[in-house]
Amino acid sequence: MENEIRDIRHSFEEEMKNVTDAKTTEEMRIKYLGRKGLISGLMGKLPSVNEDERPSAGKELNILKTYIQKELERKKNELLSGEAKKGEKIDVTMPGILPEEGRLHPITKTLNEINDIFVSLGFKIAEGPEIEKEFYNFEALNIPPEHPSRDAFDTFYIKNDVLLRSHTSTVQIRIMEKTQPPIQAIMPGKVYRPDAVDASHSFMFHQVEGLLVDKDVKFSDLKGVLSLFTKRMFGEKTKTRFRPSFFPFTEPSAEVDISCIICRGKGCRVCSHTRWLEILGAGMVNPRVFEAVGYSPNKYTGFAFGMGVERIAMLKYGIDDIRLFFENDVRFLKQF
Ligand code: 2U9
Repeated sequence: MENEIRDIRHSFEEEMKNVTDAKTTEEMRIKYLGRKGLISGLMGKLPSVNEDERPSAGKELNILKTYIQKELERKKNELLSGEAKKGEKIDVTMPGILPEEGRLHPITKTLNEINDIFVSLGFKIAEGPEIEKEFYNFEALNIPPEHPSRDAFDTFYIKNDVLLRSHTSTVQIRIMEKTQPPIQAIMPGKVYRPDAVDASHSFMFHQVEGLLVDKDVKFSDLKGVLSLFTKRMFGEKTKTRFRPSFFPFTEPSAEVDISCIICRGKGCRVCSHTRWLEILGAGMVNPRVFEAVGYSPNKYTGFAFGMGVERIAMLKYGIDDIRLFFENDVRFLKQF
């Protein structure tokens, strides 16, 4: 039996040298591994082998069978990859396939533009957590519990005392807690409010807030910084107007308008024929906020402002529905 096994292995190896196509490989499989093949034939002879030699003959036969299986498989793969290569023709004159170029989201672009303007004026960029404690979102900003002014900022609670921030003012408080004046920083980031979604409202949007605290900071400093910002952002001809308003965290407070960038002061649908567009809120930091963070209101004054990035982007790019920013429709995003 041992001799027969050796002979079969030898003849298999010799024949394999001449196998160059899939058809002959299959014929080899049938000849050696088929039901009536050479290996099966020897298997059938095993019972007649003398008992002492039978175990080692069976083992050798199995080794040969596995070897033949693997060699045939290897040959099949070798032929397949060879044929694939033979069929492959590269036309070097064909134009290449241009990859789709990625781009920044219009909100990211607008945010970068706003940040660059304030950085050029000496403001540092500060960031903080989106999940906040009530103290940082409300009490430190002079918005006490049960006070009606909480309604405007009422937000998503994760559990008692833990919520999604409704403005980035929380970051200002955190900075003032840790640092002494002078402070000159802007805080860009996502904020959350339980607003019903429509063309101009979203439960999540982006804000940039700013804070400048030092000795002798005046309302005229605020006017200067914001007038310069609106000119850089919307063009040198842009006029800025301050209207009295109320915010719990600033006193006095103002709403800031720019001359309509669509009609340039003639009156149109976008400015509702008022010739002005509201773009941000601002004011002098309320002394109560300074007290909450341990600053002396007698020693320091400061100004603060806040703007919604989506609103700025909508005005700048002429977009009439805030939902477009969040739908991820590439036909919209490709335009920026
Ligand atoms: C501190 C003190 C004062 C930030 C301010 C506004 C006015 C304001 C709105 C603009 C559009 C929010 O995104 S919006 O809805 N913001 O009108 N924000 S003053 O005042 C601060 C902030 C932090 C410590």
